[in-house]
Amino acid sequence: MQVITPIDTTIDIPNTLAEDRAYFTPDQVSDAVAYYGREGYVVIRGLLPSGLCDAIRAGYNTEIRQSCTPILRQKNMRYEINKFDADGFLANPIFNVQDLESRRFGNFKRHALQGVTQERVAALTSALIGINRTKLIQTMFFEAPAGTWAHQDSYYQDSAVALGRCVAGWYALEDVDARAGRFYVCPRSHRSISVMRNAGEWDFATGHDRYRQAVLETMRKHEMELRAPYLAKGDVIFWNSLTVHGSFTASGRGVSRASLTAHYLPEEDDMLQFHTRIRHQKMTTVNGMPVAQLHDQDMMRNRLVRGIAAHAPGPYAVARKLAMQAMFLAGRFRRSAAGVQAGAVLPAK
Ligand SMILES: O=C(O)CCC(=O)C(=O)O
Ligand SMILES: [Fe+2]
Repeated sequence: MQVITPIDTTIDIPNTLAEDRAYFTPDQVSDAVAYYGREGYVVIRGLLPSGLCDAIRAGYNTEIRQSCTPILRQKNMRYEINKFDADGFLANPIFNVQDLESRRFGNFKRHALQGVTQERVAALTSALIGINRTKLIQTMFFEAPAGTWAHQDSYYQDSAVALGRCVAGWYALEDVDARAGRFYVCPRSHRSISVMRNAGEWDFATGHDRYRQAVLETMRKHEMELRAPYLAKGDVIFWNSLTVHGSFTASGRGVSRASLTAHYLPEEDDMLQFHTRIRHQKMTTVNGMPVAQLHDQDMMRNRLVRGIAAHAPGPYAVARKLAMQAMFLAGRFRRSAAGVQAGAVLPAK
């Protein structure tokens, strides 16, 4: 099927398994690792059992869909109630499933976390990074097409040890139709361009829109290829934190892309947020994998913050923005005091 890309080119994307590359099965680990190293992404077919995909979606349908509880959202980092698109699919993706309140959303949370922490995932993510053990640092749940802007995950979070030591997975919970705003990657972009730094005119607090434009310009300049693999229910695409990726806008009606994404770091690495600060996170363990929480809704204190944020979204957003600007300003002062160039936080791999 033909799709218009964010850089206004037209590409053909596969809409069946037969139309796509074969990629790898969960036991072809060394071939998958070699492909990932070369291409900056890899697809593993059938990594999630179909029954588990169904259980996650059933948990969403019974616990989340009808709920009026504000939940933290991926697009704007605000606590919002559910929003649905014209076809009734969740339009504001959930940020950090591991932070959801167990009392209300326990089945969805348990099944989703089971999927992204299962033993085969732990083994694969470690092998892809080339270390012994990974931890889960971030998750998201999508249903409606999102049209996510092109980016490198590193801009938002990465390893404080070295950029590029973070791997993420997009877990298809259904056979994803080509019209449903397919997830895409730019193969080899983890090596072909340098890291686009979250600093100076591109900093998150004041220059996020400029950053988004700059990524598109870079894609055009380097004539990057865009690849949107066919993902059947249970298939997973893994990519590197330096690989440029995003998702297309919908090109049809009545189609969804139920999915989870999960981001992993080597267990011993601190998380570097916005190329600017080390963000310590509260850790819990699921299936033997360490899982980081940021806004654990099982804690009364965080539910109070949620209450304030949801009922006074304006002042909360302003306070958050000011705090963010102060953080980047402080970073700038620290660097100029140390005589370091803007953005030169850590050497890239
Ligand atoms: O699926 C999407 O729209 C974007 C997901 C993404 O960029 C991520 O999880 O890092
Ligand atoms: Fe991303």
